[in-house]
Amino acid sequence: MMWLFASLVNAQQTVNYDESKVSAYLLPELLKCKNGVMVTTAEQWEKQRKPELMKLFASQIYGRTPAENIDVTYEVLTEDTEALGGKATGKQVRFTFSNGTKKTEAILLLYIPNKPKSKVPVFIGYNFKGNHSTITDSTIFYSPALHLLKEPDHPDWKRGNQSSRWSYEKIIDRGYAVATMCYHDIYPDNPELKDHSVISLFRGYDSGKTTPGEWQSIGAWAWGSSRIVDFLETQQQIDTDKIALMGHSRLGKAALWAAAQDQRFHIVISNNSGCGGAALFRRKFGETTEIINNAFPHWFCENFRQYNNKEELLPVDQHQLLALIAPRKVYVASAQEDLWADPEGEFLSAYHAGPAYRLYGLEAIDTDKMPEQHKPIMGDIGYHLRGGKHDVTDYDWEQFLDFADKHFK
Ligand code: GTR
Repeated sequence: MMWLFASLVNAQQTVNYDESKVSAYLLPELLKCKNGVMVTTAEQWEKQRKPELMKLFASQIYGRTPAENIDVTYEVLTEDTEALGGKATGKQVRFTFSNGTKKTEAILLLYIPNKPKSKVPVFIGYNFKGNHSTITDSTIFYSPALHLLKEPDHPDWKRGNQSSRWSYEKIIDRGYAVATMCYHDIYPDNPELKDHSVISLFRGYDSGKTTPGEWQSIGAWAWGSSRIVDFLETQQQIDTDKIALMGHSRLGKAALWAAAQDQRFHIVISNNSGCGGAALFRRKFGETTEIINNAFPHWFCENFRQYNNKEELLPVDQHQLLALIAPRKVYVASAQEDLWADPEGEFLSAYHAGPAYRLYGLEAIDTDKMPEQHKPIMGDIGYHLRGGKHDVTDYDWEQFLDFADKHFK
């Protein structure tokens, strides 16, 4: 009910899509510490500035991830050595998250190339509509959380309906494994379903009460990505020194936050992640803090709401989130018609993360002029602008694979 009300308020807000109406803004300085000292070395960055920024992102935007561990067990449900026309071995693995008295479940779908036999790098990414939606194969199970949602009756949720976003064969042919899980299994994406999320398993959880810096769904999705890595570490065929995390849209926001926290992601790709993802808040172009907090009150921590329409008061901006990933590689992808996500703001964020990468002697983006469509930048910070709408396409995957080849092979 409360959510419905918030969405109505949201509909009345005006959205700026006019570049000439973006007011001048001042980004918080990337390398300037709280005590005024300017960072000049990677060591100083890691010891002083990075922890400061991590704390701010946790307390003001995404909420703090509990340090506590809960029990996670894995059960291999199926193993098909002839998956994808014999190119791969497909596995479906049930994850059970438990605190001893309550549990939730998720299913991971993993494809590992049958050739070569040596260890392979891996792409990890959540899907939006269930594992069964990523491929037409009738042996793929429905993801456990889907029964909680009303939407799955809709044709969009049919088997294979999202397969254009999952270029499995292309990924396998290039020598990568790929693992996906439905994000609803970690936190069903509706504020009224928090009791079914992994958050509800953690100590002190109170369904009726959220403290201002407490984690919410983006924090939970980020946490879940790390649990996928835990599992992959048990798989002999996976090269865990070469893990790429890919997230689209809201899941691109979660991917960036996951990689900022967990060093085991060597590449992070945010595709069309927009507000609360790669885009700079201060541009207020397309979706804004107020719009996102009203429409999705369960995504960010409650403290974040104080910046509704007051972006200039945020102690951080999203170039600093990208910078937290250094020296690991980050790739930002935009789509030309996806103005809601502010492609220019996504690009500028990647550009302004550069000074942190340069501390490590890495290749940052050297111009603040956005590249033309379909002219990818493939340094240690990567970027492309695709033609078309908010989506994940074969073109996007081709660039992600090229970026991964460049850094992993
Ligand atoms: C939109 C939301 C965006 C983006 C998108 C998605 O409704 O406003 O921030 O996350 O959903 O995830 O597809």
